[in-house]
Amino acid sequence: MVGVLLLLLLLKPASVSAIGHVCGSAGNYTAKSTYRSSLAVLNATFPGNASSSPQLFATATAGVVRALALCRRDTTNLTACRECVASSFKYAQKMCPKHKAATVYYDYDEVNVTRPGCLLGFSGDGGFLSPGSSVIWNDTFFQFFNPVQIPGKAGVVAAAVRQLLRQTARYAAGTARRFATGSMDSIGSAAPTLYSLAQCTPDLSAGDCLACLRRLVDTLNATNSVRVGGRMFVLRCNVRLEPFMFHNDKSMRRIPSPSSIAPAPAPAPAPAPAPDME
Ligand SMILES: *[C@@H]1O[C@H](CO)[C@@H](O)[C@H](O)[C@H]1NC(C)=O
Ligand SMILES: *[C@@H]1O[C@H](CO)[C@@H](O)[C@H](O)[C@H]1NC(C)=O
Ligand SMILES: *[C@@H]1O[C@H](CO)[C@@H](O)[C@H](O)[C@H]1NC(C)=O
Ligand SMILES: *[C@@H]1O[C@H](CO)[C@@H](O)[C@H](O)[C@H]1NC(C)=O
Ligand SMILES: *[C@@H]1O[C@H](CO)[C@@H](O)[C@H](O)[C@H]1NC(C)=O
Ligand SMILES: *[C@@H]1O[C@H](CO)[C@@H](O)[C@H](O)[C@H]1NC(C)=O
Ligand SMILES: CC(=O)N[C@H]1CO[C@H](CO)[C@@H](O)[C@@H]1O
Repeated sequence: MVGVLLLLLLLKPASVSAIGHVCGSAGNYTAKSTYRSSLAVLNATFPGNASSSPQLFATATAGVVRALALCRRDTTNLTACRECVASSFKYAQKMCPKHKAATVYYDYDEVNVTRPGCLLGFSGDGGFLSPGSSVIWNDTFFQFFNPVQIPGKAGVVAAAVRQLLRQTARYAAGTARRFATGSMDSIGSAAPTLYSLAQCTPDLSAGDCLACLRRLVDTLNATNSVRVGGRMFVLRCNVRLEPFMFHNDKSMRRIPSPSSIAPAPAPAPAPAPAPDME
């Protein structure tokens, strides 16, 4: 069984780090193995590769181990990107000791972001990073939701949240950087403005990115689609929703809520047949 755990560090209300990890189910390596030494090589050199890439994205192979890392695209602090990936290796080794495959998702709740989030995955032969392997959902899926509900009519709120995330996903898939942010207000009299983010690893085609994001959004059910914050990840794509600005993206798009769009005017009634002349 895939181990899923969330560590929530409550530092202060405005600054909460969430770290998710998923230990792979592909088995363990042994202490003296080349797997271990390959992983050590990646641990030493790979964090700098993601942060020095213009896309903030890197893949690498050492021996039989493949790794992938992505820092969030609104990241401006490259040192923080490198440190995030290095911390992810450390975290993977702590939480998934000896596992041949692991995924770590680092994200930060900060209104004025100075540290980026990042993600790291590594796997061996036949694992989720092997050439030709499709996105193996089960081995990297992770989700976390704020327990607080968005006030308002559940059906209206859920429709708005889905619309916001679907539209953000479309925008993300349609950009070369495979990253987009959005906001939605006017969801209801009591609901806050919601902010969204969607991103894929930039090696995905637009179509694969959209399919990956859609699949994530489609996992929302009646319960978690009305939560005031949430994150859903697989290795290749992720979405996030918060009631506050949590990113530095200058290209955030305003997305109209379904209820703010005036219903199309009813079709004009067919002209009444002219009364018979006497
Ligand atoms: C791998 O190692 C971990 C930690 O030592 C252990 O909990 C787990 O059961 C092992 N898994 C396998 C498949 O041996
Ligand atoms: C990984 O690299 C970090 C430095 O970024 C180091 O502290 C740690 O010991 C390394 N871990 C392994 C298993 O090599
Ligand atoms: C990181 O990038 C450098 C320079 O491109 C390269 O030589 C090195 O092999 C890369 N490291 C890994 C682990 O791929
Ligand atoms: C960039 O990130 C590093 C590491 O987290 C931090 O020490 C530094 O202060 C940051 N720089 C800026 C300009 O925020
Ligand atoms: C992945 O999980 C789904 C159910 O969540 C299951 O039907 C499917 O067989 C699993 N696939 C693999 C490759 O384990
Ligand atoms: C929604 O999904 C969550 C976990 O993904 C589950 O705990 C919850 O029971 C589901 N709720 C409904 C109404 O299906
Ligand atoms: C909550 C908070 O500290 N917001 C600040 C973020 O940074 C902008 C611009 O520097 C300020 O205007 C906000 O007040």
